[in-house]
Amino acid sequence: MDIESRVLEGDKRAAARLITMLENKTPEAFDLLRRLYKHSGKAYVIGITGPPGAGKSTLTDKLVKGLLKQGKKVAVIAVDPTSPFTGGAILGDRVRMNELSTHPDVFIRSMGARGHLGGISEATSSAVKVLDVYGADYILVETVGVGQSEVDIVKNSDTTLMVMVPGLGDDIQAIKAGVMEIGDVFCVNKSDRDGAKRTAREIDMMLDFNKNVVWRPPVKMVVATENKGIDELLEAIKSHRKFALENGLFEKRREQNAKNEVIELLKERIEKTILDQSEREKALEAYARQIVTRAVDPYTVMESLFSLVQRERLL
Ligand SMILES: Nc1nc2c(ncn2[C@@H]2O[C@H](COP(=O)(O)OP(=O)(O)O)[C@@H](O)[C@H]2O)c(=O)[nH]1
Ligand SMILES: [Mg+2]
Repeated sequence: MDIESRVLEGDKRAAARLITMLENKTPEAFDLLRRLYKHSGKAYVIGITGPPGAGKSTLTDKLVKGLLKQGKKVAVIAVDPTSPFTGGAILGDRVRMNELSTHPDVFIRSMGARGHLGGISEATSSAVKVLDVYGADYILVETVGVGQSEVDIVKNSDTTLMVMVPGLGDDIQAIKAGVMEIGDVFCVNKSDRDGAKRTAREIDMMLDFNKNVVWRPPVKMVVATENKGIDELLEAIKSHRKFALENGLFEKRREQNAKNEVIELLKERIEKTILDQSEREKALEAYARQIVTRAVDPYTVMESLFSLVQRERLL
């Protein structure tokens, strides 16, 4: 049987292979994805982010088990751009997730910094589609909350879970700007530690500042290592899902994400058009030298390259 039909039938190995092909950007892989696309869109994507060491992997493991108990088919994508391992995240994750990965209803994929042409965000986005077609009810995307990856996670998720820990104190102030808008559901993990209630209260207060939101994110206290508060957290995620569906937020977000995706693809296509031909690349390098010496400015160069692309009907 071909890989396309195998993914559609829920074959794990076929799904894994297609994800690898997409990471390597084989043209065949994108033809497959183009054909498979209409079969995607059914899975619910939960993005899980937060600072390194907050317990995201431990929590993900428990959430998977909770969803399995409800008879769901689950896929996990563990994204760690700080991990140097090609296609594999940190050992700790692997050791913990290992027992789950042999479960027939669980698919686990780690993505490190290397091994993806075109960036980790794009690789994640393609993997999500494959796992959707493969038949996962839920796709959990664990991303370390550093730099761009935190913002990127929203591009792929229907519900974003922010994992915090007690005693963030001033840090909350520091990360507040970017992070508070990202989370649909907040949890204070490691609530077995001192100061958990206070941290939860601080997050609550911060969320109260934000008056013109349609959805007010709940803040849940959990202890991932002891499996405490996991069912409640799953309930909170489900409440957000229900609310988003009933209020059109779900569709709106997916439409926004689709728009962003097309723009990203378009940018990539233009870049490729310019750089794929060595003559053009050389021209660009010559321009770059002139920009540095101020013989020309980057805006004019952009315009002339853009009209070149248009003239040649390359777009
Ligand atoms: N005390 C306590 N430790 C936890 C809890 N959850 C995770 N940890 C520990 O925190 C460390 C980092 O966890 P990990 O899941 O790898 O964090 P990640 O980097 O966010 O994925 C590990 O040693 C975990 O055992 C918790 O609820 N309470
Ligand atoms: Mg982790």
